[in-house]
Amino acid sequence: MTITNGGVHSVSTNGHITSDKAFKIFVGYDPREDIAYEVCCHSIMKRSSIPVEINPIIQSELRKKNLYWRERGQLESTEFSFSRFLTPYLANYEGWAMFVDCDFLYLADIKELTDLIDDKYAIMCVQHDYTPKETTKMDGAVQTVYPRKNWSSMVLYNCGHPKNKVLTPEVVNTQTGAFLHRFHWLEDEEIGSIPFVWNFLEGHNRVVEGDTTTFPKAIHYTRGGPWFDAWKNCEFADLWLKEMEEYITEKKKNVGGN
Ligand SMILES: [Mn+2]
Repeated sequence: MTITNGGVHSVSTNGHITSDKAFKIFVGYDPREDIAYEVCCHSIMKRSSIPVEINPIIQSELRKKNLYWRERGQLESTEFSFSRFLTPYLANYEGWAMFVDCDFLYLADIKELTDLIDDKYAIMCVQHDYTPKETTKMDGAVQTVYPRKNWSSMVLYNCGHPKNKVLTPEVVNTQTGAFLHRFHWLEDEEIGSIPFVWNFLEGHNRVVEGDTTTFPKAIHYTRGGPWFDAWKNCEFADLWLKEMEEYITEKKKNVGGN
């Protein structure tokens, strides 16, 4: 299910297809939000001026490979609540890779984001400081409030950083939500900051007219996006729906072989 856009591909000695020069992106996949995943990938690929390799993080596949075995907790609103922290492992603890939720819509070139990468950090993310107003999200899943809320929804991982070796499958499967989502394996100064427009929270962050530094580069439909009936009129719904139409049109074209 890997999607690439023209990175340099070769078949490695173990038979896996590798893409040495492509920027690796891991997108959280949830069967209830398949279309969100597809549209998110489409929005990245369409705008990227660099080779990228997108891999979905699919819980059922990780379970088959014995990389994921924890029981699903009641507070997990998606299937990738914990499996996301396998990102450095899945990238072979090499180079930089991004994890992102499937409920994102990219409006800018991912190269602009990779240009912000600084090797002195173990991870980089948007450091939101907020308390959500809603007590439920998406289709009724319980919303929880905790420090560093939403930080883990889009993270650039310096997979080769020695500190991130902590994130073994064993740790990802046994550690608490607090340890993982608050990045307790890192010191504060090892966490780099990215402008909020790369994780623009629909319903929370605001565009200031005339101030381009507030224009979203990636919209995060964190409360639930237009693919859910309850959120079909949310802010920026039009942008997501337009992207979905485009994705569907292109898919039909490709299936038709023209
Ligand atoms: Mn999300």
